[in-house]
Amino acid sequence: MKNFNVPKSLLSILIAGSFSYNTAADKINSQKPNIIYIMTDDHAFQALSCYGSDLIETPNLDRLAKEGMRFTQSFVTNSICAPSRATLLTGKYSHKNGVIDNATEFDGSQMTFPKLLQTAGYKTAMIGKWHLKSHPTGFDYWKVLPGQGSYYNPDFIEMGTQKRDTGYVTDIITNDVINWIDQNKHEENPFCVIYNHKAPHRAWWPGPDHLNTFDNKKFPIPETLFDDYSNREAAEAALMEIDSNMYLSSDLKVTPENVKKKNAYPDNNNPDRYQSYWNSLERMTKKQRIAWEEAYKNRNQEFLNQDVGSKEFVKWKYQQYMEDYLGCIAGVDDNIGRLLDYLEKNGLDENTIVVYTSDQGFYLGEHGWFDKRFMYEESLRMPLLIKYPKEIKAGSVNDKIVLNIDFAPTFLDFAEVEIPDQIQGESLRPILNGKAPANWRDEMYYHYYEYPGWHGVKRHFGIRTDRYKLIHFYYDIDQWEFFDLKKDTFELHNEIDNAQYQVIIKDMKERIKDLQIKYEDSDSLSRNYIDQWIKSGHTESPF
Ligand code: SGN
Ligand code: CA
Repeated sequence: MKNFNVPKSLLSILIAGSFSYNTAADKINSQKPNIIYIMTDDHAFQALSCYGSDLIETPNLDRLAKEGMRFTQSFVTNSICAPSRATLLTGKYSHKNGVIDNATEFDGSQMTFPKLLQTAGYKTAMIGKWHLKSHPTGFDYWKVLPGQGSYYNPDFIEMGTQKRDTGYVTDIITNDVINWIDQNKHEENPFCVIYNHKAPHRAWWPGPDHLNTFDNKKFPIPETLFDDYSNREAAEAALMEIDSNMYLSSDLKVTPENVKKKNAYPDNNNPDRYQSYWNSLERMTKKQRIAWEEAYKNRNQEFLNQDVGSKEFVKWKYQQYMEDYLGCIAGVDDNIGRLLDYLEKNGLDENTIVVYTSDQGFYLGEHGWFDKRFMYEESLRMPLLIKYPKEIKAGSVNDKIVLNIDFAPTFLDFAEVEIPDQIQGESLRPILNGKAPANWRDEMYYHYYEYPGWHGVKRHFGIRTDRYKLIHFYYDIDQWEFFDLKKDTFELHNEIDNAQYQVIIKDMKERIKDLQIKYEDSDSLSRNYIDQWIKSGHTESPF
């Protein structure tokens, strides 16, 4: 009994202490899920084994699909980097958040989901590629790459201060994410971290672990590698061909000396590319550089035996492109495995939502291309995997049309934060719970603006349903394209004048107008932007 002889004053301190430690709000917060949003840069759905890839095995990304939900129709609303990121943060189309292209600075004073989560008691962090020009807002911690960032020994801006880290970018970003989670996992508050990779962005420089991973693999040649672009003027005008726009030096790592020996295009017309190759190499430590040069010796030998300008040469370029691009993805896959292991070992896997996606899709030789931007399938579709054992059935696959405007409302919904009216997307939570609303959207609206600009992809907007796609290219062109995706999966046959489709086309033109009203967009908005630019005395392109 004497153990109970505790002074009254101390008892009341203990009781008060335990109450203040366990307030109702803290209890609710500790039950709210943590959120890890992983976004790579330019990762095509064609390059994940859980999407049936014949190019690569991605065992760790596949783990997310096995333990969560895989989406087959996840689309970006403007297929380019900065706009995709601004849409993620705001849940709004580009014309509403202001970032219509890579040249525009994000206005960080606007509403974003990380700010709303922060207000609701979440600890928030932004680590990796940011690309929105202004400094991040709404994060307790941020460490981002300046601009596009570098693959080897990259510079970072950490809470406003720039410094260089040694190592490979994918490994460094993952280390930083794991360290930040480790420091915040015991907090009363749930956490939300945006974990954005640079990989596998051009110029596809693989890390030290994957310099030779794909050397002996022969990749299947895409059926449309030699597309003739018939009836598709905008496709014909684009400058993103493996043949004539992919550089041998900066993109494919043939030394400038060797390129010069064969006077090979396109590098011979653009010596800046040699400099950009040297710049990347010069960032390396001696050890990294020795390993790099050793790894690319064979390719350089092979190059010297090529018949530059032949069809066979285009196929050879494609093989080298795939080796490097997939080498970057193998590094991403390893690192995501590391993060998933960390979460399991620390008991964080049950109460954490893990999302994997890319800022848009990418061409892996389809239509003869690399890059993105077009509303065609390869760049419109994003891989999307979401795992959250408490609410998502393992191994499920969903074919609803979901968009990148849906991420912000989804996270707010899971955090039980009210979704502001200005958000244009819908929460995916019911779909993830297996209870998709009967009236879920059956069409999507798209709008791309960055023209004149890199790769010469003309401005366009359009609509896609389960089966059909209608696109309008405008600005210095006025052309409509219509595809029946069921009959023409590769989008090679523009059926805009086919009598058989006229009723559907007319209906879809109406539906585009309805969508423009719904999202408060129109093509004249972007024309005004250019007009104002020119009126204010500029003569050059704003991009
Ligand atoms: C760079 C690339 C382009 C790419 C843009 C935008 N050229 O300019 O190929 O389209 O980035 O990419 S490079 O030779 O400098 O790599 S985005 O992902 O940021 O939108
Ligand atoms: Ca991108």
